[in-house]
Amino acid sequence: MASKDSDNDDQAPVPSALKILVAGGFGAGKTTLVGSVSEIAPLSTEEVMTEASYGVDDLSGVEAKSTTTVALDFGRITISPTLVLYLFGTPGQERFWFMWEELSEGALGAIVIADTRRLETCFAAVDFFERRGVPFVVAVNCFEGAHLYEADEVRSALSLDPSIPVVLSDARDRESSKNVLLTLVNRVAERMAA
Ligand SMILES: Nc1nc2c(ncn2[C@@H]2O[C@H](COP(=O)(O)OP(=O)(O)O)[C@@H](O)[C@H]2O)c(=O)[nH]1
Ligand SMILES: [Mg+2]
Repeated sequence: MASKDSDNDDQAPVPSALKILVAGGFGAGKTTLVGSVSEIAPLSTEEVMTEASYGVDDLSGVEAKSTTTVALDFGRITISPTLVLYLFGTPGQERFWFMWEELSEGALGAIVIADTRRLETCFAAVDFFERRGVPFVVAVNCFEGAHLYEADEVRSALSLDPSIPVVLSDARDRESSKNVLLTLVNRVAERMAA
């Protein structure tokens, strides 16, 4: 049976675009994750920290970090001919919380990056997505020198529902970061089917 779309049959399908948020505490690896998977040069507003930001941003545990994301990171990754993800890194510092509501508008899913050296820095992000019913996965960023926890230990430390995926990852590694995104895409698909 001829459909109205039959003229378009030999054209490439138009991909759906999913907006994904990347959240987590300051220094957890948000900018690194967006940068490692993005196929466009990440638009990042990472800036050298000025003295004004010392004392305001909590630097304990990330003393080596001399830049900070002032507004947001943005990246894009094509998962398949029909699926493109747009990644929006959320600013980690508490003084930028006002931006979260707006950023989460239209977001289909989120990644919360957990830094096990400072797990409490991702509590607020977990809470934010839980309350709004935004599907999310937790990516445990494995930093050198940090004690290696099992996914289940992180799950219970964060009191996560057993259905929320927890993935051990390395934000610097493209495949690892892609794996986190695919886990999220599956989670979003599951939630939509439910
Ligand atoms: N060892 C290790 N270092 C990482 C990883 N992800 C990020 N880093 C480093 O941790 C620091 C903070 O990361 P960044 O992406 O800027 O954190 P953000 O504040 O969440 O954007 C940077 O120096 C990164 O190179 C990781 O998975 N493993
Ligand atoms: Mg950053």
